[in-house]
Amino acid sequence: MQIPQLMHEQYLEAKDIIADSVDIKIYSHIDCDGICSGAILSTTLDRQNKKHDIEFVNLDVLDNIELDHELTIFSDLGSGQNITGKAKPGQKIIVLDHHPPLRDLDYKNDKDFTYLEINPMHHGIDGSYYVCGGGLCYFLAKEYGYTDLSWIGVLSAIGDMQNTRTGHFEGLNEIIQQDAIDGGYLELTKSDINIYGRNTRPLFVALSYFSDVRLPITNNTTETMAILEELGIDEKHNRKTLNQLTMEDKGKLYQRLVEMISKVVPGRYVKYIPQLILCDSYTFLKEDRNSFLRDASEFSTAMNACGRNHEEKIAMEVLKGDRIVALDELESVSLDHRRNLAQSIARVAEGDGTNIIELENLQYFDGDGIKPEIVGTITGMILGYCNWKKPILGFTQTDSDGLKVSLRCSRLLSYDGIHFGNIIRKIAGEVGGSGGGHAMACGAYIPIDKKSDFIELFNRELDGKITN
Ligand SMILES: [Mn+2]
Repeated sequence: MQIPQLMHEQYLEAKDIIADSVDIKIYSHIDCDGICSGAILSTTLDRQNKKHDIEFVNLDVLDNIELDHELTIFSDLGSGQNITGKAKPGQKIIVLDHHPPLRDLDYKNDKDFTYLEINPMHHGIDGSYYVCGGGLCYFLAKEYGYTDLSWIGVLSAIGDMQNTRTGHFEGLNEIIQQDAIDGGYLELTKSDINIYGRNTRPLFVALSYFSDVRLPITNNTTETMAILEELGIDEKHNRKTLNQLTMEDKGKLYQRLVEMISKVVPGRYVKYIPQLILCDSYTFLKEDRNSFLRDASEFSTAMNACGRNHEEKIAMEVLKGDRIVALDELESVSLDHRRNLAQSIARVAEGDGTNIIELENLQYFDGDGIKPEIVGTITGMILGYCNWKKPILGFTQTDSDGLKVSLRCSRLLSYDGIHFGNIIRKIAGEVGGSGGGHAMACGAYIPIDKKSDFIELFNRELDGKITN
């Protein structure tokens, strides 16, 4: 895939607008994609000697936002929000977003302010799989020749889960990936074993987090160690990481995982097993060998940890190259974050198990006291403690007296064709809330008194879709 001609012209126009502006503000989203977008834009403007402010915000901040600068750039957000309501004559707006746009390409005509929106959806390109916010910002940087920022574009796409459908990058993401490989920033390992923490976690620990299907090894490090010893891959005192295994050892491990999963999944899922175990892996070659920044998914988790704890600037400084002060801060944010997660998980999953309530087609827990920012992460980790054949929903209260709901499920359910993002949007709408997201990771905000209605409607909606 190439950048469509019209989109390329938009990038040239963006360059002109930037060249003519001295007073610039960037708004970007608080997740990994948004932070990467901000870092790419900020680096680009720095190199152009353009002074700018940057702020990382939640979507709800944007509706009817006051614009106080000559040029306001929105990245990884803006397309779906009413950001132009208070635009004053002569002001300039650039939007680089991959979410469904409210405004069409002709919107810019007949306005007394300048409006340029670069959105792949305007060009027939699906923003869920082919390019995300960081990628769109990278293509702007590339117009200035800054292909050294390509690896940040790759990181943004990992963070945005752009590769979840096929296990690899497609469309415009492939161009970014190739730029990063050509520049010597990225190594791509095809069909690697897909386990989180390939550089930093001992394999017997990393394996125990397998949760798409409940296996004997799930949350059981004694069992993972026994299997690794039996396969002759690792012994207790070695604590090898996945990256230290030979190809042959990886092959043995793959075989054993296939056997284990085959035993517990119904026949129709067997064809998906390789997808469950294998995925392209991404190594950032400029990072230290033992650093958690070397693996793209670990790096993206650290970015998200910052977002969830309102420390986006620390994350951005690391991306912009500060590997001394900001990296220390990043490590401490990540550590606090993990501690926080572990405490919440212990509260929900451990003990007598009555905290997880199982209905016919779904299961849920009350995460009272869990911060809304991390309830999604917690819900994903709780999946390993419950019935993988049903989705798990976590509830927690927000500051504004509503409820946040997060849903996670085994990838097998999404391979099966269930799109929970669409279902949660519908059900949340029916109770006066709003929601959406990915097929297997999504969420909603609903009124607090509608919780039982929501659960009941959701459970009923899944009749016939979930196999018990
Ligand atoms: Mn995004």
